[in-house]
Amino acid sequence: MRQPAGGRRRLTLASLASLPLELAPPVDPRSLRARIVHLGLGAFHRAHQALFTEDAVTATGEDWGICGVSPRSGHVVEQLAPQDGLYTVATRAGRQESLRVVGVVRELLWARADPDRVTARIAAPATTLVTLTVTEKGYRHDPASNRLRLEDREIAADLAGEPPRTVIGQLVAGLERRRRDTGEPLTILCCDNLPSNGRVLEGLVHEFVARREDADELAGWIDRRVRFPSTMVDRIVPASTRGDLLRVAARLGLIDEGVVVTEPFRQWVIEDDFVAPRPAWEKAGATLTADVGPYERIKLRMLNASHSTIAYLGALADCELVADAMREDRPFRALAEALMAADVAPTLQPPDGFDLDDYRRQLLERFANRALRHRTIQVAMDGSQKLPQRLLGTIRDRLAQGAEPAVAALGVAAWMRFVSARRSDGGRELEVDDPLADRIAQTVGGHEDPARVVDALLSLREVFGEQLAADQLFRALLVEHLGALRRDGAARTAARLSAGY
Ligand code: CS2
Repeated sequence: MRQPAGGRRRLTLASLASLPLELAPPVDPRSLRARIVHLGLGAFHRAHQALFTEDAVTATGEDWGICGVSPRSGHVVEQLAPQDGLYTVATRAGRQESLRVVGVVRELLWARADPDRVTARIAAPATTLVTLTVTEKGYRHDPASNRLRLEDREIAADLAGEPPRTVIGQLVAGLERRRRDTGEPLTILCCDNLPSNGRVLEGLVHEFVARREDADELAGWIDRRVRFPSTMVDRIVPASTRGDLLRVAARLGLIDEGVVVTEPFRQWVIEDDFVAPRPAWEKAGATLTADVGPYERIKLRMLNASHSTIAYLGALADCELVADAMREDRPFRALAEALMAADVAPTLQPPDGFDLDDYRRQLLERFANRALRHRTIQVAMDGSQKLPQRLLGTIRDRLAQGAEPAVAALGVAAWMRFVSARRSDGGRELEVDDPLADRIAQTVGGHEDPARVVDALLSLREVFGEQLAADQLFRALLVEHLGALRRDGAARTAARLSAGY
């Protein structure tokens, strides 16, 4: 591990006392115990659900702590274990930055090294909740059909009884032990950007269970004792940089390798369907509701769809950051506005009192926050797993309404240009980081001709499904846009299209 610079001490429970009171956790971390198991200890969780939990604990005096599990990489555990789970959240907007040390993560596990301890933690009587942020690809499902990829090598190994390596395998191992040990109920809360995320996760768990020997018994127990509420989560949390760590260390007077940087905005809407105790998240600003669906759909189709569209077009136009792409002298802000107003809004049924125009304006401001170094290439990652819920649902709905979803189709065409050309308009190499990267490269086969590239990529049925892939209007829009992106570049194509709105 890197040696702390400048002879400073590391952030730990012991060094906490040296912090000014306003930066220290509002509750004594030693008074909390791990009652939530969280799978996926990335920056997002640490800046979102962990804060809601700590704020709820501060409001109620309860003792909810988190056992943070890193499913794949040991990196976060290496960062946080020497710090007793403590880390700083830096909230930035304009020139303002406020810091807060968070103490709610009380235990750390690396699932690859220790799957059995994770199983035991999920089964433990103290645990009443499992929460997840493992990203879209972590579920090993086909986003077009929401079916588990049974041919996935690690899913197959988990089903064969190997120590679990996938999130679904790990969850089922925990559920099985819990059923045997105590039979106590458990709520499993999916916090990833998937539509009906609770239902999807429940379906994947059941598909996995159905292939086990004890299928009927375990499935029946899960139906009776386990709930999978859906949630909508929202906060922009880019990957931290070395510069962030140095800046925060200078202010804390302590080294923190686990700093997360985020925006002031945060939102959490949770389906109120729990079978076991939970923190009073509503006391921390979360919304508990009977139906998350409308919120989820608005967020995925407005925020995440424009985020991805800006990311692909911006990366092609050599914008390093989302905020660079949003500059007034660039056409992508107007394009995102056209996408949301013309294509997305007519597919939404906002809850009573929800002002979509205001929401749209707020999103554009959030994307333009220059204090966040959110790289276009980071948002561009895993496009094959993101496009279906972000853009394709809108496109399907607009086609069914007899409309021509030209702007949303440009988002998809920009992805196609990104994954097929692998170069920006200025000639910079673009890395395609995607679980389907090999299949994409193979099917595109180095071709550049727009019609050929469109047909090759539409053949990815796990992304596009059957019906949309066969839609002639959609195909024509893609071929036209891809031709324009190749000929004129992302900036001119976006400017021309948004001028018509
Ligand atoms: C982003 C999201 O990386 C991405 O794909 O679109 O992580 C986005 O920042 C969050 O969903 C905001 O809530």
